[in-house]
Amino acid sequence: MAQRVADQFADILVAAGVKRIYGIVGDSLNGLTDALRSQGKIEWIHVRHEEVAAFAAGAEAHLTGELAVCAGSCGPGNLHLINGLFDCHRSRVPVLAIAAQIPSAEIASGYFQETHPEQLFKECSHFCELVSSANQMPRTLEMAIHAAVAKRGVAVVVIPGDVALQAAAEAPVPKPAGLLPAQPKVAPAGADLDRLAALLNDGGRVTMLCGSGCQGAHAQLIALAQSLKAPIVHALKGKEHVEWDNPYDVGMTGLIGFSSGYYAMLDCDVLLMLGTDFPYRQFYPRGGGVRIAQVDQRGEVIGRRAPVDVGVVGDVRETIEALLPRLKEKGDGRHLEQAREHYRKARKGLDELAVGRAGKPPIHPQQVAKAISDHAADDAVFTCDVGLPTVWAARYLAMNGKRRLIGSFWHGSMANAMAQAIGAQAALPRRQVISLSGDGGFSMLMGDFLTLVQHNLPVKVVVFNNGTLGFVEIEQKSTGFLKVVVFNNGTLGFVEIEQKSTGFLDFGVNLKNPNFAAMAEAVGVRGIRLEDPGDVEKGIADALAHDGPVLVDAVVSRMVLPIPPSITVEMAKGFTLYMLKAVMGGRGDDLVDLAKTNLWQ
Ligand SMILES: Cc1ncc(C[n+]2csc(CCOP(=O)(O)OP(=O)(O)O)c2C)c(N)n1
Repeated sequence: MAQRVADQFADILVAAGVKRIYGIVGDSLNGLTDALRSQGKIEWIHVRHEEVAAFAAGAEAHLTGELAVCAGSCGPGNLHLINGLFDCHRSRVPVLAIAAQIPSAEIASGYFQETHPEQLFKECSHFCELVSSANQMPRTLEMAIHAAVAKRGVAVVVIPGDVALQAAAEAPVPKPAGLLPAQPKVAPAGADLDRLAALLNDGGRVTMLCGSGCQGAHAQLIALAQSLKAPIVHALKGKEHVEWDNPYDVGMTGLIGFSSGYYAMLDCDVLLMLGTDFPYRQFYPRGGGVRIAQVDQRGEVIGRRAPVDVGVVGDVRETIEALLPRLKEKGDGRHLEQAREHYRKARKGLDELAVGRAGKPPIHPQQVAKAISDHAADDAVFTCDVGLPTVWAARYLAMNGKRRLIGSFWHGSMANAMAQAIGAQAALPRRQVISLSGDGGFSMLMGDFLTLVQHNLPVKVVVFNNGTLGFVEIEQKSTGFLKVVVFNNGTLGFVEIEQKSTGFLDFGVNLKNPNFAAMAEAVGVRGIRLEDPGDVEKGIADALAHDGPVLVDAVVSRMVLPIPPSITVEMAKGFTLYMLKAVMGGRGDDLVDLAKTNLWQ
């Protein structure tokens, strides 16, 4: 059979090192899927929702650093990819999306399923082009691959089903060297380094803020912090690269961060930003004489979050290596010690929340997260849903340089975790992959739980079943302020939680959930339901040791307030939180949580 455009397409994908494509088949994709079938070199990962295909491809690209691919049929098929593609693009991972199109002769006629993917996907891609003829195809696909790989992000090839079936034009299969551009190393300019060194040498107390641009620069960061006697604060995307084996670590900043990270950034003379575009401007020092230096390989991000005194365009690793000989080692370690002491306290406060007593439900979600961290493999891959699971992941998953952590940390989409776990497990079949899922997030793309069975992917899904869209409920609560009034009536305490009318009242957050563990069993996946704190350790350990997919349905407390709320706890004279805890049992524990998690006071 003469080569079709679709066969040529498949050959180019193989030349680009593509091992699998996530997607759902459809009429307009038939040419391509038939070419994949007859070629037999690329696996088709059949998902149940195309959004999952895009998230899965993104996770594969995140973990391997290589091009990953997803596909959708014309109209709604590829439209379903869009949210996942936004996530991939904003997370800067190389993903090619194949968007099949209606028959070329029908374009613009208002045909069945007609959309214009080359317009729809513009905002979430570096490259987005329609292939109109056999002649055009090889180069268009090659340019799409160049763009995704070189610019780190999404490229979309839109191809009508009939064009895929045309006879291919003569063209040699490209060589990998011309298809997969290497990542450049960006060396900083000498004059910029001199300015940075002068600021750091003469500027007083330094705090470092580190992001995902610090990947591969762990040893250099430690050497720099040692020389500067600087505490290291990280943004969430920096966690997997920065936090471990790090005596300078003082935690994370941001809304879901630690008080120690927050204050170390404000209470310094120079803030040194390294490979981070941390977006929340309210967490940067404003005035107060703090000067800011920023190092990033992307010139366009320098100065866009906070006013910068010195900007250096360069890779973090290269920059630190060239900077160190220019620095005078600081002798005064008081700033570092103060930040570390604050961190020890914040950490202790968080660890104290990650406990539970047998026979005293509800389970604290923190306990589940810590148990996952304690029992997970040394090189586990974690994914966490947007919502509270991201908070628990940020605070309780211990990184070690081999473990990986993926979330929807820029795009902030719900339902990312299990979808990303599918891609992680498909790409790294021998690694333990654990999804920290919210009950809202899990049920949003729950159809793809079946993909674990269909593709025999041994993902461990832990659902934090709190019966609510928790993060939103908490945002609603903490926008106003929550007042906990404790009256001591001499015998038992009486507790009243009063939500001030200045805040939002809970609305639309309740989830009427099934028993997720029973549901898992019904589809052939091992299900473990946890309702008692005494069962958490064993339940998590059993789940992680199970040879196959598992769902842990962890029924956890709804009443947690992990972000800075305005809580006031008013108690009758002489009545302490510990007395409250003693008299109120489980409910009292929750209230103690509420008060103690107010780390910002
Ligand atoms: C697709 C999408 N829809 C809505 C939101 C807004 N949102 C952010 S977190 C959240 C609640 C998540 O609830 P759940 O998955 O149950 O996790 P929890 O916070 O309760 O642990 C919502 C609705 C979002 N980020 N993404």
